[in-house]
Amino acid sequence: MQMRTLFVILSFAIVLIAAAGCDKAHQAAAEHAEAAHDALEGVHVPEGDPTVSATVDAKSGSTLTGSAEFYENDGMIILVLKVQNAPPGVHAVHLHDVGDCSADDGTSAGGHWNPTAVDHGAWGGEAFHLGDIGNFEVDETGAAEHTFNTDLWSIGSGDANDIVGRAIIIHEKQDDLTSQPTGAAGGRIGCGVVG
Ligand SMILES: [Cu+2]
Ligand SMILES: [Zn+2]
Repeated sequence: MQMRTLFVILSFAIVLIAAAGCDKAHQAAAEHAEAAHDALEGVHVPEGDPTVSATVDAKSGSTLTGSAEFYENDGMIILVLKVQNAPPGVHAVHLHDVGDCSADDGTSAGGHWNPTAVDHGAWGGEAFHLGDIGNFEVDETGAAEHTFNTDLWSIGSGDANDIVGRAIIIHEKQDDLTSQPTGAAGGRIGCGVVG
């Protein structure tokens, strides 16, 4: 082999090794930043600000506070729900039809968001409302972080599946995923307008 050919091959190898190392460093930093979310449910949460969000306020005399952030990534909508000062245990979370949290008991938000006019149910089951996010668990300290993702919603499209202008509702009890049309989840202890 000629010296010059060897030199070209060696230079190429060095560039490849450097590139691989750089990529690894980037990956490690990104993984670290998102470790909290990824560790929870394996959902990839994009970096940066959410596309839309909702501040969740206490309803029906609860002390709950929280936030719902909605990210758009590659046709998927990712929800990151965080609550504090909530009653420990399993609670239902839904998107309701009307982005109005003015009532003390949250009833101003209307019923479950159901643009396809089907029965209430478990997400991914035979029938379910587009607002039927499901249940999540609050720990003994009153906190929860819950992620959810779907390609059935859109943000700001103006289409029937647009979540902007809906309300996110946290319930007193868990959704039994069968009772019509609400899942028998009880009162509304948190409400936030998506926008
Ligand atoms: Cu609900
Ligand atoms: Zn429903």
